[in-house]
Amino acid sequence: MNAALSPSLPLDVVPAGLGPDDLLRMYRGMVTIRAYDERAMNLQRSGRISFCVISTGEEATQIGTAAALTATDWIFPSYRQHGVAMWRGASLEAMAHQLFGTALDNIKGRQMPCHYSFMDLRFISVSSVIGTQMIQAVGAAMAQQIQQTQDIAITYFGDGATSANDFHSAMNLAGVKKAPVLFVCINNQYAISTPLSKQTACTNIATKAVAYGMPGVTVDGTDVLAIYKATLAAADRARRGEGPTLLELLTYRHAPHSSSDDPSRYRELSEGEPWLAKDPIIRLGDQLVEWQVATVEDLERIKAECVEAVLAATKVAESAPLPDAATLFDDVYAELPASLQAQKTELLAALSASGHTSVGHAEGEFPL
Ligand SMILES: Cc1ncc(C[n+]2csc(CCOP(=O)(O)OP(=O)(O)O)c2C)c(N)n1
Repeated sequence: MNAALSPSLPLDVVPAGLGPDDLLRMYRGMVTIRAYDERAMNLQRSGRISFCVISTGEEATQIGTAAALTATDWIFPSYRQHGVAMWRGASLEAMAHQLFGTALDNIKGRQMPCHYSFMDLRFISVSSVIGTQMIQAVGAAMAQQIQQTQDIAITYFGDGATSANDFHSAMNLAGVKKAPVLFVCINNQYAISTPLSKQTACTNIATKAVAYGMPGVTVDGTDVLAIYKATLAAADRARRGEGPTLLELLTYRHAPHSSSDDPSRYRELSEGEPWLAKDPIIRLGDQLVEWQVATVEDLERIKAECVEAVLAATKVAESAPLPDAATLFDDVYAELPASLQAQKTELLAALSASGHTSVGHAEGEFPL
């Protein structure tokens, strides 16, 4: 914190228990996500990684929820929650190794870029299949009930995912079992090209909670402090044994759905302009200056440090070796069956004939 300032935090806006250093950490967390996303898209556009999914405009949904959890709660993310992993402690280098699929990637380069998995952080593998994480989260939450821990599960999904069967199965079971799970719907108004109005006849997603016997709360998804407050209240409720909550965080997906998408084919660029005025990073930054937690110069310095840290991490990953081709056959069978042994021999012979020994992510674009 800037020692020259004397912060004064408005108690009606800043949740109890959060001090100036916490607010600065939240700000840095959101700025890091934005810097990382911009870098990922640049790397993809310049052909250095094969694919990316970014979360511009959704930074507060990640930091506000993550900051309200304990370090041992279980996280079942969708593909726009990399900031939650960062908050939990995933290093930028570890994340960059995943983007490039290097030999130092903790999941050995076997997943599409942006499909992180950090078992030691209880950040469970991102699945591209929409909705799967919700029922898994309920299972993990029920396991906590049985084992009588104080841990809860949190699962994230988009507005589009509420049309998947998994949403309804998960919400129903969690409601009946009073499972300690938070359902966090990031309502960013779109499921690729499908707008919310074509996704549901409800005016909001939180309404759907009523059918499953749990509270549903709509929160401004650009207000990190409001998100923190709502998540903490829902988490406390779950820990008290009172069951699940559906949180709907209202925001806007400013970027393309993924690097394979072109939003100009289905919406006007100007449509997102009203949301720009509610940018979550500018919003918290303005508050920090107003409350004398930081100066404008402090915020600029934080931004520069985040950009530098992201750049350094991606540089390291870009120059790291790719996984050895032989590792493709590891970790599935204790003893490799003869059929796979034959394929391994064939692959290694073909690679060696062409002068290669390693495997990287496929070139070209993924369809997600
Ligand atoms: C079961 C399934 N159906 C379809 C797809 C193709 N798909 C990938 S992302 C996506 C849209 C998801 O939208 P939403 O849930 O709102 O999340 P957002 O991308 O907006 O974060 C679709 C339909 C998929 N991956 N899995």
